[in-house]
Amino acid sequence: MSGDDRPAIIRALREGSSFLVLLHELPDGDSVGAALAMVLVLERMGKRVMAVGVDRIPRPYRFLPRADKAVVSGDLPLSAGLAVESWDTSIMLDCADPERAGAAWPLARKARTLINIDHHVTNIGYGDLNLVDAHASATAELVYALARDLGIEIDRDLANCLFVGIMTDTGSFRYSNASAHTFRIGAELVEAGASPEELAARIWESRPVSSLRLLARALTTLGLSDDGRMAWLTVDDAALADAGAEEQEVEGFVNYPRSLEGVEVAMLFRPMADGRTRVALRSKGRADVSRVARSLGGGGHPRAAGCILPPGPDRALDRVLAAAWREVSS
Ligand SMILES: [Mn+2]
Repeated sequence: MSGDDRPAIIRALREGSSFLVLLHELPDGDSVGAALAMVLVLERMGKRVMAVGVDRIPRPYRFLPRADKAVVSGDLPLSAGLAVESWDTSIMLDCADPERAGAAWPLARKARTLINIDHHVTNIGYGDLNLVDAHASATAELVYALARDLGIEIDRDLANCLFVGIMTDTGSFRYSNASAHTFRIGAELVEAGASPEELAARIWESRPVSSLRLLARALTTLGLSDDGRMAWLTVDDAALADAGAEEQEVEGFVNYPRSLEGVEVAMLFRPMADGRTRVALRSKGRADVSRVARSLGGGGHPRAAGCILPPGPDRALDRVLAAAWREVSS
């Protein structure tokens, strides 16, 4: 589903006075980059604006401008001047469905106008105004286009946020979603002051040692289907505790099974304390993992998707492998 209420969104951004900008749960580089870029754009327009999410911004992204001002929704003193009625517009970014914002979603919903800006093919257009473009490499690419339409000059701060969103969602401009258009935007952002070398070093090469300890442990769980077309890792709570790692350090691990020759679908299983299992899916071939995720109650992109499985009689692993197998053999 797609929707393009761009003119109405431009009008709403110009006419609104206070804005709530939403990150999704366990925010990735695109969620953070797009949200902080939106904050900078709105500030430049003289608006009151606050970024909010259920989780803290992960450490690798905290150097970005305004990252220190983002609020964790659980910390919001709703009775102390931050009453939800005081925000006239809320902007959901990079959330295929409202639940992606977790407990911050009710906050967003109470604003007079809800704007939904996203690039997931599974987005159902839940906003009052929707800008959903599955051809965009990243939500940050859509924020870039809005900034342009609004006549906002792209300075270094804004360029850094937007570049991080695009760089992380395209695997450093490598994945199938990195189009010629994406590279053109990348070039403009570099001209505006974004440094690919510095941003890559900060995000990909500033890991805490716990992250490599966790990876070492995760790699011992490698599973491979008999035909070698599906591979997966599992990261459980014990692995996290033993490595002294935080949840966010699991991000990107699914790329290791994906990197194997012959693998078409890679998966990462993250059993959670409440019995549910979070699953990340990546495709390297023709397989459309957004279909696999959707059949299991999740969503995403053809090459990168995810779902959360409720506890059930069958192992999460078996259910997901069966669904993934249907996709690779179709
Ligand atoms: Mn994204």
